[in-house]
Amino acid sequence: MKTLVLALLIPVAICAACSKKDEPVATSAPVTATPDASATGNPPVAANPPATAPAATPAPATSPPIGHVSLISAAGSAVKGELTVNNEGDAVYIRGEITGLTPGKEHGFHVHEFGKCDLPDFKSAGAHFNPTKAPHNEHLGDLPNATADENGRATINALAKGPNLVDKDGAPSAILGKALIVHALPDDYKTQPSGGSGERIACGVISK
Ligand SMILES: [Cu+2]
Repeated sequence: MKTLVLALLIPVAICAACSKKDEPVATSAPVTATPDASATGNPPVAANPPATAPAATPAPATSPPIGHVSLISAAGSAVKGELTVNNEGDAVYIRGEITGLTPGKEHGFHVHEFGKCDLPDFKSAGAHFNPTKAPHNEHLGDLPNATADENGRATINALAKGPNLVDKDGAPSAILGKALIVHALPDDYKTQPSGGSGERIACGVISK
């Protein structure tokens, strides 16, 4: 009788074990960035800068970064970020993440002329990078506002007015050594000379 019970139990035990295998684990599906239809691989030429906000161009990186930026916080700010700078053809892309922003708000975001991020207020970074002496919104350092999500995080994928940030000899060094600045308020793309974007809340030098 014992043998019979055992003989019945063994297959039951095996079946119980096998039914547990490979339970599908709920994982979030990888987010696949769908390239914008306008992303043709040929970066837009900024010969005639638009009168509106510079467009964020979600193009994937096709080459290793030429520069990196670690944003540090101004006094009283918790804004930080890590970004890369890529030179692709004539274009310069700035990509990465900024955290600690005001949730749901836009923040002015520019390349400034001096790579000096001195606390407490980053005035040391000077004005917008503007070697052509253009009005604001056509500064070479003008970038789209950084838009924070509900957690105060912004994903940056910006096309700088790239052809002009690349040295005439083709070296991409024109943007190196400058500073990236995040402001407390949105850039209105109108107010001269800085877009009315208020205090500088984070700063980082674009370094190799
Ligand atoms: Cu600025």
